[in-house]
Amino acid sequence: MQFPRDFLWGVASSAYQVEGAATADGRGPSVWDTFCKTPGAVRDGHTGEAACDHYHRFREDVKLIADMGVKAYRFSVSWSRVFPGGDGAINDKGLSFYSRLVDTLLDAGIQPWLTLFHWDYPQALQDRGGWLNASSPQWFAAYSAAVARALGDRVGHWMTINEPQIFIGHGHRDGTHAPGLKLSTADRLKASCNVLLAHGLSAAAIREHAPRPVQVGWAVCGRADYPATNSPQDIEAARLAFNSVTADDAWSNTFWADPACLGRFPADALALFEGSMPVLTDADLRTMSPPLDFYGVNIYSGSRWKMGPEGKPQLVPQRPGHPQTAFGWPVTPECMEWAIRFLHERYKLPVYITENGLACTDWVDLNGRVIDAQRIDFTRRYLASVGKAAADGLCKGYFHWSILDNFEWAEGYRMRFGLVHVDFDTLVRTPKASAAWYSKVARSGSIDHSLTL
Ligand code: IFM
Repeated sequence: MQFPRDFLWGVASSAYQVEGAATADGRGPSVWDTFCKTPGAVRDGHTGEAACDHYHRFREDVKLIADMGVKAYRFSVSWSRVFPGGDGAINDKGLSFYSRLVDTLLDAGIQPWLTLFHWDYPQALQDRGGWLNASSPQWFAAYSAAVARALGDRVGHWMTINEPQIFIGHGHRDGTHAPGLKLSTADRLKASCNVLLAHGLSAAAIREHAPRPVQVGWAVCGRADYPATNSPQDIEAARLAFNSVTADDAWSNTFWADPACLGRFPADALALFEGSMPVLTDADLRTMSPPLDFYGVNIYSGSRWKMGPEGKPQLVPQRPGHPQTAFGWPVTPECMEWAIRFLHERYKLPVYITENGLACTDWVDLNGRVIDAQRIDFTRRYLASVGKAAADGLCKGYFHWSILDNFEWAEGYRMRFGLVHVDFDTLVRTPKASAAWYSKVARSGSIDHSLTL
């Protein structure tokens, strides 16, 4: 399968997961530094303190990306490197790290795609209430403005927030991610609305403060529902599931994307959360919905649906023994095409897959190689599904998660998502077989390459 010529091939990472250097050059603590110190919070007591030491080894990592022939690198900025206290005085040393990273990428012919917030919220602001504080959207806007002023001359693609579903769902609802809160529904919705306001103010700040016109989007996740068959009834069942808010949780698509892209909350969410939603004005809804240039979505697996007898979507469970990743996530390539179609249909924006990949139990073999055949097969299947939507012009690029094995949040270093293996004792990088395969894909725009083992 050949992808369109201008399809963008990228790889992704995030600050806390790869940078390490937790106290270098004046960086302040984030909620993840604190969470990692909480006994029992992260598997085996792992922390992101050293991670992949990307902060000091970024030149080597950029070279790995360049050698792969990949044209874009999605990374995030650590808010508390730039503002150690979350707001107030800028830490020039912290900001200049990103300036060096961006220059190195550009010199290597790689587009920087910058995410402003990938979960590492400054601890100092958390101590002032975090996303529950009514000033939190302004704090994020001020930080966004500072980064846009400094890097907007060279960074052309910006994402405001990464996966609000997860940092609110796990971080503020079930307490399994930082900051480890288990808020009431009303408080969780208050925090969620502040995140949406922050996204809107951030997008406006980026456009206002970047010295040249830039593209602004976000990178969210959510549900990736797909039809069990290609019958119009099953497609409609999947669409209904994809676009509905049915549970008192944070995982839906439309609770987040309707206000951000359409300027209104979906009626089913308003009915479900009646009495718990904060009071919002029309001006708030306008703030939440700045024009976006693209819709970034992170997809790993989905659920399949058929139309039930009463015209309601019915979940079709996977058969026993269905393929799954090391994380236990089902392998469901079809979800890519359908998620892109449903998102494009509702929000009319070009879609980028800003993350996709899998955890495998990889190790360096006796010959010094990492033969991750499952990662190649998984990615080939998922890309074949993306390719169908790309052929219709709906999807413009794909970022593999991740360039490096890294700190996988509450799972610590156990889950390896990288195209490049990292030995966490020596920090030696070893490109896996999948890196060679993905390199062929990125260079040729075709996924028809056999496994090179
Ligand atoms: O590692 C995470 C990333 O930070 C956000 N999206 C999902 C990835 C895999 O769990």
